[in-house]
Amino acid sequence: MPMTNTLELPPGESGRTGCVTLLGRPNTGKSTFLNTLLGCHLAAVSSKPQTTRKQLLGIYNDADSQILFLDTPGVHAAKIAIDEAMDLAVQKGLDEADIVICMLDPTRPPGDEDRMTAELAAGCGKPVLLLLNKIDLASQEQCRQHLSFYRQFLPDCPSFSLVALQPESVQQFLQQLKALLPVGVFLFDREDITNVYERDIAADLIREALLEELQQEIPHCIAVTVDSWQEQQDCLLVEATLHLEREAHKGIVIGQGGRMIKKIRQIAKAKIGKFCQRKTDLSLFLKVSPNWRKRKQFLKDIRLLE
Ligand SMILES: Nc1nc2c(ncn2[C@@H]2O[C@H](COP(=O)(O)OP(=O)(O)OP(=O)(O)O)[C@@H](O)[C@H]2O)c(=O)[nH]1
Ligand SMILES: [Mg+2]
Repeated sequence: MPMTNTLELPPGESGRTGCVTLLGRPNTGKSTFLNTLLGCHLAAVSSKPQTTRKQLLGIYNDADSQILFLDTPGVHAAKIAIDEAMDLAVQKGLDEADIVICMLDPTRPPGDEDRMTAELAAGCGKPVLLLLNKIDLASQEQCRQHLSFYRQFLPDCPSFSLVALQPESVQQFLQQLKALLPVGVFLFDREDITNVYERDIAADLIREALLEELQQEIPHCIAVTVDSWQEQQDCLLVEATLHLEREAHKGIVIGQGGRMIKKIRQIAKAKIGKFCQRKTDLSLFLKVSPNWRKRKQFLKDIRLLE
């Protein structure tokens, strides 16, 4: 990223800028933070871990800054091909970062995933900020315990705290973050909020609906692809496939008398319509793609792996 003196730069197209990567174990609130700061539901969020599967760029613009935030999958132990793909997305996010925000969730005691996160942050060679999230839920003792755990690996990093669900709290932190960024030329138009296609955001919003409605591991066993995206005069027509790992999952996803799939379709349709600000119709198809999470070629086909 080119960094120069503001005096030589065109007004309105330069200011505080840089790439800030969001790192953390699953469920710490990275995607929530991204959505709140953009004022738009760009990233899928859920109460279940491993919601984010790939890197997502969110571009924050204001009068004197353009900050490129990279949301990444939660750091967790790699077991199968999809975990490795998520690991690679985290590593790529760290490689691209000017600053790394290491997001902490003090509501659960620090564990192996925190150790892995802290080691990754400590080894990445980039400036790291520790950001305690969910302080609306955590006690002071929980916050202290969490910070001292991370400080074993990152003794000198500045620390901040916020409530990622609250816009004022996120804004306060942003002002402090901006002061740490260099001055440079903006790389994106001021109106851009991401470089990701709407249809890819839509696929993740369908996944978000699956995570909300289906129990336990089932949503983690489903991949979503958007196969058709047609802009009609008065309506956006979207067709998507839910790739299930096993035949046995079909009944669960369809539900009694088709009630579950109907509900998922309604919820996902509303989410896509809201994001795209257009009347939307959504068709969902089910397909069994056996053990897709273990198959690298399938992960490449659906662009979870490069
Ligand atoms: N009370 C409270 N809940 C929060 C806060 N931030 C996030 N959450 C909740 O925490 C859960 C996880 O949020 P996500 O944003 O999906 O977490 P993530 O770090 O992106 O998770 P992965 O994508 O799995 O790595 C959701 O239920 C959010 O609503 C917060 O500041 N306060
Ligand atoms: Mg996420």
